[in-house]
Amino acid sequence: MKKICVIGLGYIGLPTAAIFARAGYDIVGVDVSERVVNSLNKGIVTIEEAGLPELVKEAVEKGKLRASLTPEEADVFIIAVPTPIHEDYTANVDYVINATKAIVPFVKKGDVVIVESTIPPRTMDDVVAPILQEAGLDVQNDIFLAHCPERVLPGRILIELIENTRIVGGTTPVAAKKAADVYRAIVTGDVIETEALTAEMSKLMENTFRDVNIALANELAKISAKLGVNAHHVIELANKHPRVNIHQPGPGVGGHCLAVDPYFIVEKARNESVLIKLSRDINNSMPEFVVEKIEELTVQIEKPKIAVLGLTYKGNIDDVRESPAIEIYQLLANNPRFETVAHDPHVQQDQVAFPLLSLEDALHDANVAVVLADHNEFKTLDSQYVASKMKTPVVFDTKNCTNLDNDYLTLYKIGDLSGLKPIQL
Ligand code: SAJ
Repeated sequence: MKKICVIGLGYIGLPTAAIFARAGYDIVGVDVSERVVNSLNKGIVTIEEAGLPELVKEAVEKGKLRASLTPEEADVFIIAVPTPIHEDYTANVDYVINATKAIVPFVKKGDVVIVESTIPPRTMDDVVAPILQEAGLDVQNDIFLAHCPERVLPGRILIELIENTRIVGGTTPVAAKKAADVYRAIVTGDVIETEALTAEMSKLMENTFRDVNIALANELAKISAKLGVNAHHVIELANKHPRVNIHQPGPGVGGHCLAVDPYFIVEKARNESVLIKLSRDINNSMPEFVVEKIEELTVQIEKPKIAVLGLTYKGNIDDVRESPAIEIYQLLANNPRFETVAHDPHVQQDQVAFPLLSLEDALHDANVAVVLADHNEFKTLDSQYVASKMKTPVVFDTKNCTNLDNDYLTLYKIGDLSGLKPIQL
């Protein structure tokens, strides 16, 4: 197996392509975006991810990695395209369908076809396999079809692509083995063979586990505000138990994984997915909870200025997709009672439809600064500096990440809101 065709050059496809290229494979990466294809062929990466620019540049310069708008013949095809969600919370697998159709003319007997995109249970058997089958490719005998869900954490992609255990679900046992062998060339973690449906469900349950756990933490934050206890302290102490690991409360759950994948299970077993759906609802309620607290804080101020610090869905990345911080910004900006401004050192102006300010301009004369992403830049904010810029120095840290102190300003944390008092002018 020498040549791999990777369909989709996003957060997963591009690093995967680059790592296989480094391992000596000839890689053609395919994307529908001309901008992505042209940049990659110049060795330029359009995504913020640690170590990726250097790795891609080297692979392109060595001639091991190139990009194209159309697929080509190869020994292995890896589909890593997005699976977004429709407005009714059902999965949109159109990109997977289109990618599968696009490779059909190039797949030949003996090839391995792998879907890495996160998909609802039974998609391999009910959607992907029939497309290949109808095109005359016998998925039981001629080609080796498998689902190998990506499991890497943005910010640690290049490490986790190599070290994490991979689950490879074949549509036949031989397909699982053939596809697993592809990953064994680059992965130092275990590569476990199973059937496609089990691989689909295990991927979805990983993210669902985390989403449900965060919902528990968010519920605890609300309960703590009512009962007058510090949720951060409660979690820290509870987690001293060897079998307890409560996650962290925050302004909501974002990104294209945790906030989306649980719905793929709900879609297929609605009546049975009670806890999973409720957890989604709890996490979706957090932006409003944050805005309510800002309203309580500023109830006595005529036109309070709110400085939103951080817009990405989590810290130290540039991704604003499904970001609760964007939702919070919009809830505030749509309310004429507030003057709302935003600052994020990781986001470019063309990523958002409203102005981005410098930290200094955002804090200037603000009544409340609300921290919505745990960027390193916010962890090292200086209390005296922040207080000196603001009109009323009040910081609401929804990520429990700042190291500000109460000598110079009033600091509220998402899990410790029982002492919240309206700001007095
Ligand atoms: N969050 C909390 N509290 C926490 C942890 C996270 O509120 O204790 C929030 C984050 O701020 C963010 C959201 O959850 O808004 C999701 O962030 P994340 O860091 O948990 O995960 P993702 O979406 O960046 O990546 C996840 C990972 N899945 C798991 O850890 C089980 C990653 O390994 C997957 O590959 C990825 O989803 C994916 O693509 O499915």
